[in-house]
Amino acid sequence: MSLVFETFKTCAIEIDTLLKNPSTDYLASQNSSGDMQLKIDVQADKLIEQKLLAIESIKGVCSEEKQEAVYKADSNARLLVAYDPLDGSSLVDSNLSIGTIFGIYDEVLESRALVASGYIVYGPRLEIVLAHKQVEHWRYCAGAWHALGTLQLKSKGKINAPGGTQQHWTPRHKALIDSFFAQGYRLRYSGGMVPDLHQILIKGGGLFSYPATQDAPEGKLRKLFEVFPFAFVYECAGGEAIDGTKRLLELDVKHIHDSTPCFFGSSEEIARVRDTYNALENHTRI
Ligand code: AFP
Repeated sequence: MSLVFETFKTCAIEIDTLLKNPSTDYLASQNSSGDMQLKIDVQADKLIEQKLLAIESIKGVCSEEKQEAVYKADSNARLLVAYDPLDGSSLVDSNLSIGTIFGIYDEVLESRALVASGYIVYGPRLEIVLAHKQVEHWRYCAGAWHALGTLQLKSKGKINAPGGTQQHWTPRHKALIDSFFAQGYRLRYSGGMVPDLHQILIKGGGLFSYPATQDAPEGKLRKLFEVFPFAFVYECAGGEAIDGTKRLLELDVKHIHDSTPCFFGSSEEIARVRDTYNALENHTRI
């Protein structure tokens, strides 16, 4: 486990360097040999895959960038790592913070098999958050990683980060989101899951939501690469993570790219979400 965490710390430094390299401006163009240059998210994907597969305890990896998982041919190892190499990469042009998200699974890619998770934040600072029993916060500075302590959510916060196209929200979801604003919650939404959820953790509480909508009945965010890893982080930090009614870390996975509606937050915000969604007739989400 700790070797996987250390590997992501190394990946963080290398991907951060890639992001700051001016050549990334031209990634969609052809290089001097006439080949298409690698897009940065593909570069990040390859970098992470190569480093993870070199670890003996890893049996396979599964990336948001690929259709199928990649398994080692003859390995008795148990660990599987599912990751989103560059989540929020559409924000790179705007120079907003983006991230890498990963979950470490024991033998099978299922919510109940998740044993640790974490994420990297590429922002004005390079940081990594690692969850395994507790949630460790690290910052890279002057050539070394420095432990900043552990992250813990309070029972209630002040931030409301509502995802999805409002035009397609259900009236009940809109009423739920508005009810938080009516109580003084502040809107904080960048469109990057990593910085948006990281901000709530750093400030100690709040709500991030990405609901089922008419145009996306199963939400947008992917279970294995995005939702389960963050659900694990939030639960380890004393918060909660649900799909509206059920705990995210009890959901089944039928396909590696399955998505789900999701709500992450401190206990009081999540209690209100659960009450609202439980009240929906026949548990219809749309
Ligand atoms: P991109 O990787 O395409 O930028 O999407 C980012 C993301 O998957 C996640 O990081 C955000 O929370 C979510 O999408 C934002 O989606 P909306 O723009 O629909 O709110």
